[in-house]
Amino acid sequence: MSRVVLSLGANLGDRAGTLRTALAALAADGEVASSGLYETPPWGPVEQPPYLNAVAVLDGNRDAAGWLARAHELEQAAGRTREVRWGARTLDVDVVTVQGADGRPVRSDDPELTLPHPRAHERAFVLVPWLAVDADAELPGRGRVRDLVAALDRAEVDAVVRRDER
Ligand code: PH2
Ligand code: MG
Ligand code: MG
Repeated sequence: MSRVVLSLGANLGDRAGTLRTALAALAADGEVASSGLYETPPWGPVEQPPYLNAVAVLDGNRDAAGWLARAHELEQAAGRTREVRWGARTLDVDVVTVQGADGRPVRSDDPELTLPHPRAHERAFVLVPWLAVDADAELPGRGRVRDLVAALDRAEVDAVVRRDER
């Protein structure tokens, strides 16, 4: 048994529909909690449309590689092709952190799956939805998510806006 935190993002096509489909599939996998959808400005060097982002926390009988495989399955189901790094995509599912049955965080230097996620601590589009589903969340090696959010640029945090459910 392990617990995983997944970050989902979409900025092409029917973003909300894609995320809802993926979140529904994950709910069947053993969801503990999932955030609503958040409108977020595109982060990074590539010019691209705004994202919708969400975070899901799940328990399941997978190891870290198994969660990554699940993430890729969901991306493929959303019609994703592998394209430019940090570029636009129909669905991106990233593994943020995995906690093993012993309660310890999985650490990995594998470039295909670095854990905990090496950039999550500075991304409001990951931290804000995560904090919304788990007020006591901790990013191993980086500290409490609420403190990480507090340390971010205020404008970046305010730009992550919960989208009404419809
Ligand atoms: N994902 C990226 C690059 N930039 N920006 C936002 N707002 N949300 C994302 O999920 C995102 C991004 C590459 O994975
Ligand atoms: Mg990503
Ligand atoms: Mg990814």
